[in-house]
Amino acid sequence: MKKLLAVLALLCLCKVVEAQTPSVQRINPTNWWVGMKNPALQLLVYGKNLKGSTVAVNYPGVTLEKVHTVENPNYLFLDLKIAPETQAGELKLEFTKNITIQKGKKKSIDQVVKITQPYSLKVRDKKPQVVNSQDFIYLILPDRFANGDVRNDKFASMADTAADRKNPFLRHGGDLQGITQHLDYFKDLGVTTLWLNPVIENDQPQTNEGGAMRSAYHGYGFTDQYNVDRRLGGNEAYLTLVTEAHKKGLKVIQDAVYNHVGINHWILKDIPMKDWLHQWDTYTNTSYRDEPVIDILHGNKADFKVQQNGWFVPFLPDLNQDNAFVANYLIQHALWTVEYFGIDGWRVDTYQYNDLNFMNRCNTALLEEYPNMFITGENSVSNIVSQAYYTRNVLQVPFKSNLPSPNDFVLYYAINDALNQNFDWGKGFNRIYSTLASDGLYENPDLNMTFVDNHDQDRYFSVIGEDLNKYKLGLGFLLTTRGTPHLYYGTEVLMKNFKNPSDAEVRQDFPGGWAEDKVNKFVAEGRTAQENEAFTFVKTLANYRKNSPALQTGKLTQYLPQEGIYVYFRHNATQSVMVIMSQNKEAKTLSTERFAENLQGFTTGKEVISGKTLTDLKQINVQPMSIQVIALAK
Ligand SMILES: [Ca+2]
Ligand SMILES: [Ca+2]
Repeated sequence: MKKLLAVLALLCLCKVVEAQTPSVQRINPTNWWVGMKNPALQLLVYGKNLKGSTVAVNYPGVTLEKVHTVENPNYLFLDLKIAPETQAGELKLEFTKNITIQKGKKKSIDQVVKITQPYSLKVRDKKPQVVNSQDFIYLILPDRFANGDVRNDKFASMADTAADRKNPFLRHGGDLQGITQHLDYFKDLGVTTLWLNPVIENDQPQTNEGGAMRSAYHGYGFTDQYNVDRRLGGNEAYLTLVTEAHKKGLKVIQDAVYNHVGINHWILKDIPMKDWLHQWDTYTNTSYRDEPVIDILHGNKADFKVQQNGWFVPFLPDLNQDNAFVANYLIQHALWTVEYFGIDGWRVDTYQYNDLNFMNRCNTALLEEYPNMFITGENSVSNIVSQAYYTRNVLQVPFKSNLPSPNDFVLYYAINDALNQNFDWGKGFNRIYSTLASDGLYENPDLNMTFVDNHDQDRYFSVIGEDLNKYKLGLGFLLTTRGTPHLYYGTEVLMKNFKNPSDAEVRQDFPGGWAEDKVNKFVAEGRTAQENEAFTFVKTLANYRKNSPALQTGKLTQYLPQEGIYVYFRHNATQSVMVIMSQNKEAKTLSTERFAENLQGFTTGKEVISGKTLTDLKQINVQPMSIQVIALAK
């Protein structure tokens, strides 16, 4: 009996000690750098029973400004200041806590617990490059492009243990090594920059959507910002990809998600404070509408709140960016990513659902460290004023966005309409012409990221009825009009499908990306004649564009489309390119008098795609459903 009591007493004591003893399990950011323009750094420290600890930092140049305790005693937030002259090295964070252990009713023992945690301050050694309208971007869904390492396809220790190429909703095993293995393919195609759908860990369980179990293979539900998903190869494989891409003159854009995280995010398992997320008494979804935010005259607070704070879907909880700790956490992660991996640009997911003041702060923080960094935001809107509102613009509105670039959905819809409508008043090419006629709303429309399809849209070749002439019109336009164009993987080899029955249909594996694939469309021999014609078309124009200052940065002058023909010029002091697009069913002869202000001084031209020389610029033969890109000469 005495023994039993002694054991029980010891167990109780252990519990008391355990309930008070501090420990540190994670520090985010996982490291930092000396020589950042902003000397402030806020560390999120997570462990057990950290509340009540005193913290000390003893490192030349580093000052601990403030220790924040929050609702959850397992967190501390430390405000550090890193002076400009601070040397790189390993500083030590010392946590000291007095704990009192009761021994019987009257007796207690005071004990001091000390934890020393190393924290690394590194030298900045990455040099991110500028992405702009001189580039041609290639969008890749990493799980669906190429499998470079079959050993990382699945892990028994992760929340979703499946990988099955036969199931469109599950992971297929594509990874970063697979992308690294195809860098020469991108170079050959004329691509200068890769944009990958998110690579950050998505340790999410499968979710039931529309009656089918689905994996988070798309990557939009982060569960730990500081780890690239192991199934893509982890941080090491991403670092290798960025480094090898840079060696070949290719740049990398990262897909950022600030609006939400995955419901399995490690922080949500022991949340620092209730308002880390936007909490609702009953589940509330965002309305997915942009109008409540841009409606500055007639809008109301209730619709605004649902749009902003409603959750994107039940398994992607909405982050409260108004909470300063959340905001710091997200902004510092963005900076950490550029410094750690050396990425060159950002594409921000679901831009309009973020707190726009937070987004301005986040963009400013990035641009202060990396001036001219390409930051492009996704707003799936069809209204040009709305698209401009979320971008740097000339509108007289109370909120001024500092986002340099929108994903140009407005032009995307116009291209689709233009190619699928007959030429008429307000239809066909008129849709493109009038969309571009409103470009004066943007501060710099050259930065608008233009496209004909992406991972959320029907595949371009299907949208245009698998018509190769239309294909050339749309992609020829994309590569010669203003903007910073991107291609969706596989569009160059005519991958097709509608999002029917689901978006998995437009996210199929690139043929040849898996060792067992019978067809390899990465090489000409594996492609059909029609696919090679499409590939060569994109390759010819993209490579021409690489060395064409007019197409990259020249002024765009467009003429009112007439009789099914749309003519525009890209021009600067050194080069002029004339583009003639026809959506007529019959051939025509185009008299060029009305383009005199752009043709003056030029007598001949070379058509870039065919290589043919035009000796008469006064009358130009225009084939049905065709595009000519003519480099003008004197
Ligand atoms: Ca793999
Ligand atoms: Ca939100």
